[in-house]
Amino acid sequence: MSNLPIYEMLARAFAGEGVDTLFSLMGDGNMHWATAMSKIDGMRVFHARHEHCACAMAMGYFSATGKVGVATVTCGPGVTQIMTALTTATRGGVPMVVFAGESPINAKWYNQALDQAPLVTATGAHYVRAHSTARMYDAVREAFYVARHERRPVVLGVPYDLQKLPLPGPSDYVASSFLIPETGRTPPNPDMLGRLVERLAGAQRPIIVAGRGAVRSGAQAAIEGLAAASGALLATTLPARGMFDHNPYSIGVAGGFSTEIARELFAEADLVVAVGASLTYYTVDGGALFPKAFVAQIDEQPRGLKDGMRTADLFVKADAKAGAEAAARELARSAAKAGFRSPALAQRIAQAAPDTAQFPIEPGLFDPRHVVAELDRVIPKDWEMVSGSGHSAYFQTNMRGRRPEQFHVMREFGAIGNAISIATGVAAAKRNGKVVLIEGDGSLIMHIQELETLKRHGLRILICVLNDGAYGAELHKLRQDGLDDSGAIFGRTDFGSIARGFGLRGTTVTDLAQLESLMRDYDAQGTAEIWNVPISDQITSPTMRRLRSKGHGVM
Ligand SMILES: Cc1ncc(C[n+]2csc(CCOP(=O)(O)OP(=O)(O)O)c2C)c(N)n1
Ligand SMILES: [Mg+2]
Repeated sequence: MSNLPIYEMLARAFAGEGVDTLFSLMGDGNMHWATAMSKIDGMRVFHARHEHCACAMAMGYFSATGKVGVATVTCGPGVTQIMTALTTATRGGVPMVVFAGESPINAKWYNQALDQAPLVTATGAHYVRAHSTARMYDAVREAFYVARHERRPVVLGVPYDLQKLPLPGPSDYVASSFLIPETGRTPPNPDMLGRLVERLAGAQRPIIVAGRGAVRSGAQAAIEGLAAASGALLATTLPARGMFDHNPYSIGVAGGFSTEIARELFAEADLVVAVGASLTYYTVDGGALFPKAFVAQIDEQPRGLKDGMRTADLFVKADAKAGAEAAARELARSAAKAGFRSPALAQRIAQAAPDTAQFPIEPGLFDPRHVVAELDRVIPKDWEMVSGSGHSAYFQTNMRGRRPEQFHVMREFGAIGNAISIATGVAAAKRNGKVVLIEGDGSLIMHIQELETLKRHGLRILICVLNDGAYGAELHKLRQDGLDDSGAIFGRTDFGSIARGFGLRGTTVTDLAQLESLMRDYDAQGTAEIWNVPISDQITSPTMRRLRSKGHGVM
């Protein structure tokens, strides 16, 4: 029997899991534990202003470090606040543990009482009820085990009267990492590999699409080798964007955000090989991107059915790197072929103009395409880049030469408002100020209170607001459908003043030539900063323009 209360021992168990950073919002259900956490050597605790944001910060921390993100919320209303974050984490495969209080198990009445588990499990997250004082450590271990092994969020619910009891039983904690099976990289099945290699050898116009699984597996060089051996072009999913920017045969992002030339080349493809990419609805643009291609998938967990569609015609169950290397080795036995590649095509790709559609722009407002091009020029390539989910998020995918490991985006649930918190989590991990958030005005204002968190903890991020004074995504769709757009327009918020109100720096950009000196100022000073960039609401992204021709508004 330990003399220490359970909350204290639970804090030690979290430290035993390797946790060094916690994102918190306190209440009765978690404040004893959170305070014990803050006393642990080397533990950094960040106090967010909304529970959703505490969780989204933990998700950003995961994105920047690969470590399980950890957040804490109180019972009842603390838990109801985090439904969007949990669903987003589930869809994005984010390992996260949320320490949640539960109302006192022995109370006859408690105003915040709520059956938390069904709410949490409805989001796809796992719920661990820690109701046995004797098995508290098992509960923590299970939470981290599931988060790590299944790459999903877990909520650990601990009634707060139990937290104050002494921990019965032995007090040595065994971390979940000791229990996770070490299996090494999965090699491909030889028969399935043979079939893939046959396809690659015979294809005239192959394209390889790499996804997040390829990033995780470190498969970039292996995939480039396989593409060279088979004469394939290279593309990525949105989260893996930037992986092949240096390669003359890279055609960028596959899917709704594909460029014109990528779209044209995909339409000609006779073979598409997805490596560590789950082939979502977005990646295949609803099935319209490569209608003529035979599709093969190399994946640790191949899925035949995804987002209501058949994913591929051939599956090779393998780690991305191991699979790509094995295929390249086999392919090397046959004669090299040009496939899709030619110097003329490389030149066309290099010279392909970005979207040049013309729009009338009001005086004093910028074209977001020009803004993003200028940001790409002044922001160093080694910065972490965080992206939102509104209409204007399309434009920043045109930024080049930035590593996918440094691109942080969680769009899988399609929720806006997360990005300031994700950027805060990234900044908490990096601690060097080299984090840029490019965000829409509507999304930023949804959780603008987190500027206070940035200020209080001295976290530095550069926030560039593409400010069209509207919910652009809705505005463009309403206009395309010939409806009144006024409900989507709220006017251009003065984010510079708001930033200054929180004790941060902020300015409205009046000339894009200012960005270079603003960048020098940001580097020289010590707080987070907002660049408020007023953009025109007339510029419709190519993705949005295509929706019209498809005749539906599902983004
Ligand atoms: C939580 C949530 N609420 C509402 C929406 C619907 N929605 C999608 S995009 C968008 C507009 C976002 O506006 P802004 O951040 O200014 O970006 P813009 O589209 O103007 O570039 C809205 C309201 C959503 N996706 N998620
Ligand atoms: Mg907007």
